[in-house]
Amino acid sequence: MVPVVLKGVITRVYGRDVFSCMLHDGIRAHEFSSREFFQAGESVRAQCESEGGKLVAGKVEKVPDLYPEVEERLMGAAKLQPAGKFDKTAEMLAPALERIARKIYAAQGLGRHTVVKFHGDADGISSALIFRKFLRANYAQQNGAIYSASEAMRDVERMGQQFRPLLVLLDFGSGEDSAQGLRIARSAGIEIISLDHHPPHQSSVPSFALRANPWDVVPEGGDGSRYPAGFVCSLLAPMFGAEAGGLEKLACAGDRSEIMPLSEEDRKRALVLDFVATYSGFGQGIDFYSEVLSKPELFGTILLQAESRLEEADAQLRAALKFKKTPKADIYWFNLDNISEKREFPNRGKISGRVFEIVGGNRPIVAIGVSKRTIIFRMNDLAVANGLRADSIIGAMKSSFSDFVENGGGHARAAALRITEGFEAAAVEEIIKMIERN
Ligand SMILES: [Mn+2]
Repeated sequence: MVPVVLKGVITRVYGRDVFSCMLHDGIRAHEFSSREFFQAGESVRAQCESEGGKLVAGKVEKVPDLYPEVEERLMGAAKLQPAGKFDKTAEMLAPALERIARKIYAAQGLGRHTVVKFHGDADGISSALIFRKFLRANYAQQNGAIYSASEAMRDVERMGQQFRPLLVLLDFGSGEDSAQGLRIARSAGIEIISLDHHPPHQSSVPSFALRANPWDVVPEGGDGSRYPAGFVCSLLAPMFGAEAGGLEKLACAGDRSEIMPLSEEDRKRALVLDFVATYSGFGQGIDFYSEVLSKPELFGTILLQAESRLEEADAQLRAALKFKKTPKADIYWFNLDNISEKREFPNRGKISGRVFEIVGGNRPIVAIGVSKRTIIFRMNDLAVANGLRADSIIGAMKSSFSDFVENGGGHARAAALRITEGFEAAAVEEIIKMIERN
């Protein structure tokens, strides 16, 4: 019998009476059996003897927390390939992506409990489909752009007891209104990673998460939102030897990004994902989406449905459009309540984005969709290039009209505002004035 001393973090325990324990020392994982029970996450020093190739622990003692050094060692030793290349922004994102990649590499090695939450639209779903190629985790859909306090409480309940829980947020959670939720999750010991292209508010992701966000690297006055979350994920994948395989284009098509050329097929695939996402409940996993994309018959049937719904909505939108020409952009506004139905495809955001297709033209355009208690903004790149930003307008509305503006957020080209019922028309009037004066 050969004595062996193991020192590290217990990552997994199973069995009864005699327990099989996995221990990681930062270099490799070891398995030993023990009569004593330990919790995953505990740091121990185990004196083992090798019996027939198996390690059996005699004396096991708890030692001060070794997790930080074990993780550090694993992160340092991560075998990673270079991040994806595209342009200057991608290049500048590489250091942030590398930190995330090392964290994920170590998490996988240590068997940490990992949950990936993705925004329920084509960009968020593409992001998750890319992640799924290199990260084993639980995937769950997020219907909405906010990581709310109540959701965080549910996550704490579900994940809090697990070994070093890790939460990955794709394409949402960067805004000020997610700060509360992130704070709760973080203080319950859930570690957070964010890949997003919504402007990171100082009180939110930057305070609580490891992040990769184009806003952190674009020059002053630039537009980080142009690079969808799926694109950011496509830069990370090669570090693990995986490939986005065109999913980044699907993300661009879904978020109307013009950073790369897109085919009609990319647009169709994004449309189908958006359609399916509308009918998928909260907590929906990722498998069904990849099934839809890979089964031509299912894909075709859904595409037909989605296209005909979209055509219908387009016709109604055309009839509802109101127009005003201003120095910086052409403004189109319309009542959404007669066009979109709750929880049906196309949703209000999607319809608002259709304005660009419908009115066409290579000019700066602002689309404003009005519905009960909500105003939705969409701007094209030319409007943003002219100095108009949806999130700035929303910020100005929030501070100038706090009596009827309740909430709001978003990014340069897409944002939404929540207002007191009955003040919708007044709010639109003020917004148009604001754009005129800009
Ligand atoms: Mn997005």
